Order: sequence, then structure tokens, then C-alpha cells
Amino acid sequence: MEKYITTPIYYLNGLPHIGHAYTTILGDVMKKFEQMRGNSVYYSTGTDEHGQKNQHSIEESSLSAEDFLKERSDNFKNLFVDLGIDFDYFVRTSKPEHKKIVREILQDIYDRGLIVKKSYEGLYCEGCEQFKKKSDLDENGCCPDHKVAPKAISEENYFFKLEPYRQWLIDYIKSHPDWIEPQNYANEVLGMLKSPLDDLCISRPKSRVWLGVELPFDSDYVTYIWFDALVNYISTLNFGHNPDFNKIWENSHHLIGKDILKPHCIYWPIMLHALGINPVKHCFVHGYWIGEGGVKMSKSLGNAVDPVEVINMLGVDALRFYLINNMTLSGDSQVSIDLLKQGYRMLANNIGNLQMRVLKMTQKSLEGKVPSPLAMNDGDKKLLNDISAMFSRVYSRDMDLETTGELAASIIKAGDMTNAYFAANEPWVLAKNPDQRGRFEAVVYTTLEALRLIGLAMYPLTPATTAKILQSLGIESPVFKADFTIMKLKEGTLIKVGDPLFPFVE
Ligand code: ME8
Repeated sequence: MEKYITTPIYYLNGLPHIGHAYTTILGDVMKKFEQMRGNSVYYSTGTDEHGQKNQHSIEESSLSAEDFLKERSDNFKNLFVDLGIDFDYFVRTSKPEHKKIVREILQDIYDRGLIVKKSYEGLYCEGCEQFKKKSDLDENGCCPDHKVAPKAISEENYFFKLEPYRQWLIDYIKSHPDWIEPQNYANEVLGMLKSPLDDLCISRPKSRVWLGVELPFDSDYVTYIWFDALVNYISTLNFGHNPDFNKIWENSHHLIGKDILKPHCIYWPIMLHALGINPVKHCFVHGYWIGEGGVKMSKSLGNAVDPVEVINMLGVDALRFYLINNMTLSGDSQVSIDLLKQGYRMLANNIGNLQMRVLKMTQKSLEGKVPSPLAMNDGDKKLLNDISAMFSRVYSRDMDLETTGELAASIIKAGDMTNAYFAANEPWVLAKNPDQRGRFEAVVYTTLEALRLIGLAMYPLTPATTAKILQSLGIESPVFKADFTIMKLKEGTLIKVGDPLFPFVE
């Protein structure tokens, strides 16, 4: 079955940060998880290249718009490649293919009589690129997100009426309880739908915003950034020109941060409904990464975490594992270089040490070969069966945010169980007693086999570490499938003691 997973497309007014890295890693973990289950996945991510924010950054730079956007977009793409992310399509909304579909959709909605032109006076926040009501502002009259007072603007614009769809959307959310997950975000959307919806302003005059897709029915205007950006999810599938569109869309999953809940769960389903398309199958919403101690991350506070710095210091897999393991389901989560180092040390002590100890023992006392499992007892089998059952259970769950967290937790648990088993069975004592040779071999076999299961289960989270673990066990062409049948490691296979998986860092 083909699944389609998307991330938000990111603005280019800054460099990619840990939040962008997280959502895109999450999508990759979900893709790999599904592939382990035998499902094929089409995964898209990319960059949002229009609108006032990007336009200001271009105007402040010495580059042409095209060069600026290319350079900044490449920063994102290169980071995602460095993070081991296996995306199938990289969206750039400046591509002609995307712009064409935005114009076709606008024309369609216009032809259906759903867009009206009217003059509007209101308060406009450039950071949000949205008109604001007084009730949206904080006690100082500023935008709560951007801490800047919105500008009073009066202009003629095109509007799309949302209110006629409000009751339909409420009913849809109530009849599809797993559409928005976790549930608290669905409740937040229902809260937003309690009062009538304002008309959505879908144009910006070119005199103010020149970076955008020209309206097909009025060349003095460009398309509002959100109306353009949201369409990426279907322009990627070549909507309107792809006979398989519906089949893929039925299995589509959006990943978003909580900051963009309203455009994704109010504007977007209504836009789609107006076009006669169903909403995305699932919208997974995650909280924010904030600094240690619960402070917002910012360059001025010096607590922003640069993903490139983390990769250079701790490697890709430790970053991937930390982010997936530590994102809480319903709120914000903390990240800092110190916390990432703690996460790294936990992996080093748990999985890294286990691997090194058992491999060195195999090298030293067993001629570097996987020993015989013949003398395995019930305790040995129980360890392997318990780990196998735990991983099979996780891999049989639906793919969502809870499952990815559960996967990380199950790896740590299996590592703890195997470390405890190894310590309790004292193979280093057994090794010295020729009468205990069979038991010694069985304990080492069991530990190596547990390590194989752990390495395999880790694949979506830490693909490079999985490859190293499986290679160290002499498995040359591993198959990344969620098959946790035990006793697959073959007696006599040559193991390889390589470098530590998570070498010591200061
Ligand atoms: O909103 N913690 O782009 P954007 C977790 N272009 N995730 C974070 C985060 C944080 N501190 N900061 C950012 C836009 N993110 C639009 C989207 S989609 C059609 C258009 C992640 O560059 C999270 O996924 O501001 C959030 O929703 C997204 O980056 C916002 O990226």
C-alpha cells in the first residue's frame, strides 16, 4: 500500500534549526517504520519560497531573488541529506510546476463563485502575514507570536468565504476522531470553530508583496502565502493531471508543528472541500522544542541548538534518537547541547557498551565466531522471546507520534533487559570454567542474538547504527523488515569488532 507523508515546507528567512530538523526526521522515521512493515511510502518535504517574510530577507541580502532562494533552499536540502532523510520529493514553491497548479486551483475556486473582491481595513501582522483582530493581540496591542504591533492597512483584496463550511468541518472532526492527533489539538481546533469564521484574504497587492504566484484572474495581485503553500501537498502529486491522485491522497499524512494548526486544520480542509477533495487522512501535530529549563530558544539567549553543530559533535543518530525519544505527546519538550549529550551517553552506556562487551568476549574467547546456542535454557529463551514480542507489538501498531516514541522506549528497554541478563549470567566467570563451556556459549549466543533484534528494531530511528550493529554481527546484506523471529543468527558466523558505536565525547 502506498502512503504519502508530508512535512511543512519551511520559510527561507532563516537557516534550518532544530525544529525543522525534528519534523523532517519524524517523517523519515515514519517512512522507515512503514517500510519495515512492508508498506511503500512517498515522502515529501521542502521549502516555502514566497511571501513577505522571504521577500524582506531577499531585500536585505545582496543576492537576486532566484540566487537567494536557491542558496537558502539548498541549506535545508543539504541538512536533510546529512540527517539521513530519505525524501522522495523536495518541494520548492518557486518551481513552475507548483505555481501552475496553484493558479489552476484558484481559477477553479473563482469560477465556482467562491471568491469575492472587497475593500478591507484592518490590522496586519507581517510576521504572521495575516490580518489580526483586536482580540488576537496581547495586552500591549502586539501580535503574541511576533511581539510587534500590527500595522493598520486599508486595501482592496480577494476573499474566500470560510463561514459556510464551519458546520461541515465541526461535523467532520467529530465523526473522524483520529483525523487530528493527538486529540488535544483536535479539541483546540473545535474551540477555534466555536465562533464564526472570518473571510480569508487570499490575495496581496503586488505593490506590497511581489514575491508570489500571480492571481490568474487579476495580475495586480499575488496569492496569499498560505493559499499557495498548502497547495504544495497536492501539487507534489500533480493534482488535476494525475489519474492516481485520489488513490494516493486517501492515504496521506501531514506532520506539522502546533504553530500551524489553524491553516492546516481549518483553511486547508475547507479549500479541499470546496474543490471536492477529502481532507488529508491524518494530521499529526507535535509540540515545540524549547530550551532547557523551559525557556524559548533564541539566538540572543544563546540557547538555540544548531543541528549542524550537534551532528559534528554527536553524530546524526544520537540526534535522531534524542528528538524522537524526548518529544512529549501533548506539550513542549526541552532540548539543549547538555541534554543531547546526556541522551548520547545513555545510548553509549546502554547499546554501545553492550555491543562492545559481547563482541570483545566473542573475539577473545570464541575465535571471533558466533557460538553454539545448544545449551540455551528457559531464561535465555525467555529474554529473546520477550524482546521479540515487544518489538513485534510496537511494529504492529499504527504509525503515529505515540508509536515512534514507543519504539524509542522499547529499544532502551530491550537494551536494559539484555544488559541485566548479561550481568546476571556472568559469562566472564563461565568462560574460565571448561565444564561450563556450553552455558558460556549459550549466554554469548543469546546476547548476540538480542543485539541483532535491537539493531534491527532501531533502524527507523538510527539507520547508520543499525547498519554498524548488523555488520558487526557478520550480517553482510541485512534485510530491513519487521521480522523479529528469534534464533536467526547463524552459529560459526565471523563477527567484527569495529569502532565503538558511540565513542566517548567530552
Ligand atoms: O510555518 N519545535 O514555515 P516555518 C518544533 N512555511 N518544531 C518546530 C519548531 C520548534 N521550536 N520551530 C519550527 C511555516 N518547527 C510555513 C509552513 S506548510 C504548507 C507552510 C517546525 O519555517 C514545525 O514543523 O515557520 C513547524 O510547524 C514548522 O517548523 C514551521 O516552519
